Amino acid sequence: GKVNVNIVVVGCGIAGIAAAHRLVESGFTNIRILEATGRSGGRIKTGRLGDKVIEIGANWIHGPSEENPVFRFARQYGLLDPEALTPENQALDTGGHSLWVPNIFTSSGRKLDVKDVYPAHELFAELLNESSEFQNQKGEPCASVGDFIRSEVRQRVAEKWKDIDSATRSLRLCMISSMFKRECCINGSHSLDEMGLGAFGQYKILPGLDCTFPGGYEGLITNLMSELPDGLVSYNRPVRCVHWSNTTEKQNSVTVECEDGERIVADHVIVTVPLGYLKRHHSSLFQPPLPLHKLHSIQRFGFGTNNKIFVEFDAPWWDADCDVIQLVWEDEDAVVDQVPDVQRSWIKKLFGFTVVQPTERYGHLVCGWIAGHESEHMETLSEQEVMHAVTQLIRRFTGNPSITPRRILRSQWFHDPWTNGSYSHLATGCSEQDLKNMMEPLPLNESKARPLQVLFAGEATHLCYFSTVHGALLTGWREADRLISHYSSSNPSVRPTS
Ligand code: 6YU
Repeated sequence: GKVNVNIVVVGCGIAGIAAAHRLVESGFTNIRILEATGRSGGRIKTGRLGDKVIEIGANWIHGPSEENPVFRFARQYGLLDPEALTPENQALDTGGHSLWVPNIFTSSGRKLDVKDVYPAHELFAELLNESSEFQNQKGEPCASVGDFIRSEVRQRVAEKWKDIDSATRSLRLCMISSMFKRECCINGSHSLDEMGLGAFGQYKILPGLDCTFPGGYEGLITNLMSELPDGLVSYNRPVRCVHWSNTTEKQNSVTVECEDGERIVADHVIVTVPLGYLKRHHSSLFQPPLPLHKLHSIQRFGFGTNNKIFVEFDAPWWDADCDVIQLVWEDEDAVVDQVPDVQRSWIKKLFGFTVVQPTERYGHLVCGWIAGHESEHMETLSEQEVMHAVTQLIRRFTGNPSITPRRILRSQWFHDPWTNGSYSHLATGCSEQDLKNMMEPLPLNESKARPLQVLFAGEATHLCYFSTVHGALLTGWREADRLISHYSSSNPSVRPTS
């Protein structure tokens, strides 16, 4: 059956594509996606460094197993390496722990014996787990994940490591600072002091050993797009304002006003713009303005920056089996994840590098990770300045003054005008209720106005998989299904496809 309702989707990232895909599958014919940029994929963005395929945005399928729709599509489209498809790989439940082999260097140019600092690694992992356990408890012992881990570290170190010499103890604490910075990257937050403790357990991990797309994450986008009708997406079409109505007065439609002045009349609009964009532009993007509780949730919820700096070398300065290079500053035993002076010492925020694998495919390529305000500052520097800072850093930590990168490439997500950061996190003071408020369609249920005028999808609206591609995809399906079931009650030929 064909359903003649006008639906406009704002944003052609994975959430918008997934929504359109499902609606088309269910017989909806009048769908348009309006995308601000000249490409689809949004934060899924594959680029090139020389002849190598690299990811500027999303990197891994987190939890590639049967329940993960990104994994199922990638498998169906033949986009994965054979190892990623094995049952062993899918069953692997790391509980969020990394199985990566580290190489650890310090600011005095020493390469550490991993077993000397391993207890620091273990302690941090244990405390991170405990941070997820305040979910259903009344009250939190500390204001943030950072406060909690820091205070527990102090207590436990005094007990557990009392017989350890002070130099080793201090080094381990410095190692924990590096783990803090790494965790900032994972969460897309400036500091663990900005991460709420009570809701930290809200994020859920699927089983499966994280895998990458050998031909690039955008292969997923290309394949999904090829199943949509031609011309469905209008590119370079930023939406300026969504005019909706929260009153009962006779009004049958929503009007989407584009930057170029075009006004498109629709029955429903699915908004998938990133939370960073919404935080900045909500007041002009909606007319009338958003209800206050929804606005407050948008303001409270966290959206931070995590950037990558790809660095290519002629020869490796890490071990052949190394997966991750961790940098430990010897003056950071106070357990810190923010630098004292962003302009002068921003590079201290870079926790280290992941080795881009396999070597046969990528050569000697590493990816540096840097989060927070320091990362936002890095974006303002020239590529040459970044290259210089990274070169000095590596020379210092390896004690080898002749190491010279061949070339670099970094992402700049904070200055992307359509994203304004990387991805969302539960900041202090946030709860599951904020996610519920953000996904709630307009007008609100109690209003007698025409229902489901504006629907909300996107990464930051998933209850437990926010900040991921699979989370974003599922929110697109969720909002499509909301419309499908709305119409299937009046039109029996439309059926939800879940
Ligand atoms: C994942 C990963 N990954 C690294 C980096 C980044 C992200 N993610 P989109 O933004 O895609 O689409 C919106 C569109 O709207 C866009 O095209 C805009 O141009 C357009 N638009 C905006 N304004 C508009 C307007 N006015 N008019 C019209 N159009 C407009 N996810 O699964 N694996 O490895 C990573 C990573 C550097 C930046 C990631 C990863 C996040 C995903 O990329 C992201 O969620 C989705 O692509 C978003 O899709 P979307 O459609 O919603 O928006 C406790 C605990 C918690 C721990 N959480 C941590 C989990 C780990 C998260 N990991 C991320 C890590 C990396 C490295």
